[in-house]
Formats: sequence, structure tokens, C-alpha cells
Amino acid sequence: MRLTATPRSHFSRKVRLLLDHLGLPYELDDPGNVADIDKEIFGGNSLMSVPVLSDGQQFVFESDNIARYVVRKFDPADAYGVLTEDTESLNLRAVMNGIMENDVKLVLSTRTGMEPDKYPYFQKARQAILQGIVWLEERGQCFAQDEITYREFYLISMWDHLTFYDVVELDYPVLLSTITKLSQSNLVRCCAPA
Ligand SMILES: N[C@@H](CCC(=O)N[C@@H](CS)C(=O)NCC(=O)O)C(=O)O
Repeated sequence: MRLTATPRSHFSRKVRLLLDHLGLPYELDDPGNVADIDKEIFGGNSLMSVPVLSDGQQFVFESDNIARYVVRKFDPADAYGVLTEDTESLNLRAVMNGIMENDVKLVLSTRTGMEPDKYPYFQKARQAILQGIVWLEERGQCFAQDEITYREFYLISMWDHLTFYDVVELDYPVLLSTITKLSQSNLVRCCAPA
């Protein structure tokens, strides 16, 4: 398998964490700057975003679609809870996805020469990140410290990206203690943004 992904992409990292925990080998195809406008460097993804998985003749776009594809093909027992329909898990994942999307807006607007904090659109993005994290912190006990699942893959990927790009101040002790515990694992640390 080949994963088109940048080393810092949080959406890609949750897929990489899944592949690594399942022990599935893949080749990383790094398009470089995800702000670039060239469909071909994004594995043919018309939306020009990562991750994209190619597996033989099969192309899969979008991180959660990739995770579901991988689990259906290689891990039908779904050891990491990717296919869950549990409402609480799906809400947690929706909020983390939303935070990651808003994080991308802020990082890419800055990278392409804007000053995001001048504009209400980006102020709302930052506010959504902050409110989302408070909401997650209030539900911090929902995250496992010793039994990692796809939900924790999200959390780690989201948190480390926000930290790496210094998007917002992160003073949330419940989440931090979970992240610190989970980050003791080599599998988690080895694909951290650097
Ligand atoms: N919903 C998509 C979001 C993917 C996404 O936004 N990826 C970022 C990198 S972390 C990207 O490639 N952004 C490029 C852009 O938005 O132009 C997914 O889950 O795969």
C-alpha cells in the first residue's frame, strides 16, 4: 500500500497510527506543501488534500474512509473500534475532526500569506477549536489511557498538531495526562510531527 501524506498532517497521522498498530506496511508518498495547487501530487485527489491511500488499483480518499477500508480488508474484528456506531464515540470524533479542519484553515491561511486573526471567518475557526477542546476536556474520562483505540488516535493526532503549530494555548490537564500516558508508546511517538 502507498499512503500519500505529509509527515505533519494530523488527518494522515490517525491513519498512520492505525496502519502501524495493525502492523501493516506502507510506503509514504510525501507531496510536500499541502497548500500547493497540483492534483497530481495529491495522489490524484481532486480536492488536493491528504491522506490518500492506494492499494493495487484501488484509491481511497479521506482519512475515515481509508480507516474503514483498511479495517474491512485487514482487521475484520475491528480491534481499534474504527467501525463503531456508538453515538458518544461518533460525537467525540466529529468534534475532533472539526477541530482539525479549523486548525487546517488557520495553518494554511497563515502559510499562504494571510493574517487570519484579522478576519471574523478565522476568528470563528479559532473559537470553534477552543470551545471544542473545552468540550473534550469535560469528557476527558472517555479517553482510554491504557487501551488505545481509533478515538485516541484522533486525540493524539489533533493535540500534537495543535501543539506543533502553536495554534491555541493548550492548558487542559485531563487531556494532557491522557496524551502524556499514550505518548509513552513508540508506535505513537514515531509518527509525531517533527
Ligand atoms: N476530511 C479530510 C480532510 C483532509 C485535510 O484537510 N488534509 C489537510 C492536511 S492535514 C490538507 O491536505 N489540506 C490541504 C487543503 O485543504 O488545501 C480527511 O479526513 O482526510
